[in-house]
Amino acid sequence: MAIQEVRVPDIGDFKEVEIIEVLVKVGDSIQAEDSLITVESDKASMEIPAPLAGTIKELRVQQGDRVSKGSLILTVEANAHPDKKPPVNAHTSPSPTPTGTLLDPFDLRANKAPPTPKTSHQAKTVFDHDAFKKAYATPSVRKFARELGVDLSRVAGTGRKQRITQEDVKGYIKDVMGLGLQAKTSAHANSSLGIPRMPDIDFSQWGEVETVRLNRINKLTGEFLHRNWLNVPHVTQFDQADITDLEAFRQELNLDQEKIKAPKITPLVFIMKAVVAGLKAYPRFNTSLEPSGETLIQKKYYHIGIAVDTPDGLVVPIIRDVDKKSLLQLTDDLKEISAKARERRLKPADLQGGCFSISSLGGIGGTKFTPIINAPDVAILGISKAAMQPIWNGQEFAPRLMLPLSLSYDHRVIDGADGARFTTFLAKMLSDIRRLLV
Ligand code: CAO
Repeated sequence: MAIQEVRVPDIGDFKEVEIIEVLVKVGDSIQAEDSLITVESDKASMEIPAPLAGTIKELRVQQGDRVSKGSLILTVEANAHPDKKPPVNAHTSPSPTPTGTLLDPFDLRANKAPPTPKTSHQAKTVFDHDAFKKAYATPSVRKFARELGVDLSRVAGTGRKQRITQEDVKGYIKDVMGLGLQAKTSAHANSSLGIPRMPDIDFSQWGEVETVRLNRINKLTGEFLHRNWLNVPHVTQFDQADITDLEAFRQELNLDQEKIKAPKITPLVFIMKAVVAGLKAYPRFNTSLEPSGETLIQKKYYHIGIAVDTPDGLVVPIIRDVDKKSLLQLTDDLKEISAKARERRLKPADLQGGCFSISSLGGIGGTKFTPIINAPDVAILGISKAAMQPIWNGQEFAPRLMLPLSLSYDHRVIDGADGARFTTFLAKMLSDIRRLLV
């Protein structure tokens, strides 16, 4: 049987686009037009379909690879009676299907309008066709949703960049059936979870205004934070750590750093070390709750996300193996990832695989805040600016440098008592950093 090579077809101006999903594996039997891979550029994503029916012999790409027109995707042993004739040319190039956009969801209006769904569930649900078109999902997921009469605008995406996956659609159906939300959504015709939509307001009626489009990072971050805020029951525990001695030690270290023109050590690297000690002492903080809500994944590694403020918006790159690194190594890593973030050089891998995040506003100011959990983490630590305070030492008030801690945790996973134990533990570690050595 003839082995055919399947290559990336003409995908317009897109070059070196990333493969975000490989939808088939070796041995799969495929039909012509079945989706093989999904590629994504800054602006759009598209699925590359099979040009012929057959059996996949070899996969020549994997998720994360970058491809351009002509790149070899896989080889297929054509069926004896293919349902679509392969071209005479051994190199086969299918036509890609756009699946969505990352920059402007309104571009999706170009996609075909979904046919009117006919299922009984759909008959009872108010279907928002415009929002369905704008939802971020591949054609196969759209088809699946349409078949089941699920309005994609109501489904929260858990895939990469909040893409809606088939599992999300299934999960949504389970939720609707389990929680009886169907009745609520049909009654209100509102946004997901039945929350009333914000009204469209013409502010120009009250004075001069300017319309500013959100950039890609703002939009992605906004959706991600909104998803986490709605899905995770947050509690924030406040505390403060006496870092007077830590600060004296840091100043000493920085004199040496200055001599060798090395980067300044900030309180954040000590905090990262204290957090890892906390994760070891309270492993529940180093877990993720599976979407089913029935299982916890206990992580045995210590990768910490650091919120970095960039001119384009907030990003949270990960510093890996914090438990194995010295304060000086962490200082270098912190400098490197924050520079990469601000110069837009972060790769997807730099943003994945974290266990726990730290959001430090200590260099700016403020006394406390309630950070939003970077799910699937179950907790995040917010740091505000340390300030001198009179602290009672048993005999008198003494001036001490106090660091405010704001720990938000997922109350499904962590009890209030453990939340308070964790911040008390952090405060103890930071107040006497010799303990970090133990
Ligand atoms: N209290 C007092 N001073 C602090 C401090 C604290 N908690 N944290 C940092 N500082 C000081 C530093 O020591 C440094 O001063 P010196 O130069 O005199 O030593 C100065 O503030 C600036 O620090 P920095 O912010 O540049 O460095 P950092 O290591 O503390 O933080 C980074 C690095 C990348 C986390 C930070 O630059 C940043 O982007 N923070 C914003 C994060 C954010 O936006 N969070 C909100 C997300 S929404 O939940």
